[in-house]
Amino acid sequence: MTAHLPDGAALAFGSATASYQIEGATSADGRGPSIWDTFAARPGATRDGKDGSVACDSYHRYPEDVALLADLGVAYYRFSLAWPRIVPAGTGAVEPRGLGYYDRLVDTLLERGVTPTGTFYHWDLPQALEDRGGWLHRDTAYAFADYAMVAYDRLGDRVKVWATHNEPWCAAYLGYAAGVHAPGRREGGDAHRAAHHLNLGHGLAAQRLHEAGCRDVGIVHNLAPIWPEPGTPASAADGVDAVRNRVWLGPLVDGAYDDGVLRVAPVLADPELVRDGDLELVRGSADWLGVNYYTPVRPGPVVPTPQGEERHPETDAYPGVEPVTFHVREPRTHIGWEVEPAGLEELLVESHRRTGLPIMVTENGAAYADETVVDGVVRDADRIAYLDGHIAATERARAAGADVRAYIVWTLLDNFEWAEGYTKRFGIVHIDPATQDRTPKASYRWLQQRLRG
Ligand code: IFM
Repeated sequence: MTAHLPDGAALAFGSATASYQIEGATSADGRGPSIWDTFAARPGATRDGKDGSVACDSYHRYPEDVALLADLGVAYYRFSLAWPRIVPAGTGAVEPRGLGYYDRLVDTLLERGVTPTGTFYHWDLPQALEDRGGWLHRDTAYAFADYAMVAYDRLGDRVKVWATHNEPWCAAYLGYAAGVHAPGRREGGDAHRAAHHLNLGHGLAAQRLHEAGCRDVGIVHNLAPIWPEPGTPASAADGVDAVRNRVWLGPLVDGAYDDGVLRVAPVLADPELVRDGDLELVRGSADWLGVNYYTPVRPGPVVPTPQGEERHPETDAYPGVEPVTFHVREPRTHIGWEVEPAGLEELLVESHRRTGLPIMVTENGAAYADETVVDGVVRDADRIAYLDGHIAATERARAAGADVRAYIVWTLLDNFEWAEGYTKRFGIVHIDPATQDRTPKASYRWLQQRLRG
């Protein structure tokens, strides 16, 4: 039995952020460079040419952000820790000022009655580790577990619910195959090595966290319902499912990469990569599963055009899978993602069936183009409808027997949306980048009312 997760009697609510997306202060207090500092500095890497050096300046303004969470009335705040603040070179010396920041954040949350849940890795890998191969290199998994224990030793007396990784699919395949996220490498099938090392890093950290007495170790995946369009070859749909979902859940649940995974990722059969004991370490290593959901994935057949075969760049994020197209139906959010709450319901029911684990919806939310504050108000009715529909879908999944404990809104603040820079706003609180003024949007007020009952 797990001890500190929400008990599930009623759906618990929270809001989430991530270190590089909100903290700013990237050279303060001994923080080392991360792969996102390096990548965002490349011309063309982010849509607006911007980076996370200022972001929401939450490193300094966290008391304001905690006050926003407390006033909202959520029980949980899901935040991530910046590895390069705590172990600036990735391994070796620990930076006390970095740990001090999270100490203050956690204490402030607890004073205001908000329960903190920490994520050790939300993509800001220390650059020094990338210089030695990053997630393609096995040593990174061991360095990750060491860093996680440094953070846990300092905060584990107050933070009880932990996730190792956030969305390792993005870290492995957007980072090392498609090259659209840091470190911006296009290594094709070698990106599966990164996936294995992320799995291994989770397993190593989970083992040590459990030994240290942590009873609520989870991992957060952006699993997706795969809904093939008519005419999609079965092997292509299976390949997409393998790379998006099964490369993660197979080791976690069965201690194995299944045959369909090995078909698209033959490198995972290499005993030099997947060593004796690796998969056994990962099997059963999570006490809970975090599911991040935004939209379904609809692979479709490749259609010949006069210019040649239609090719979707997203295919690059599924190395080893035969060419497919990716389809997006209406309505869509500002980032172009289809709105389909039924996908969340299906995903939660299926994820619970597959893993048997308690689940938290660790992210769900929507980008809309609400740049302007008019008379102190941001009218984001689209976001309210999105959240309402997905909370209802979560409740339907619970009613169907899925053990879903919490729904955590992505995100508290408009922030650095990775390759999209600041052009896509997911926050329920508006940020004015010039002044850093925080203005709760109508969606924040709506959720506040709902939580006050
Ligand atoms: O902003 C991201 C977050 O960092 C990870 N999950 C998806 C969000 C929206 O793209």
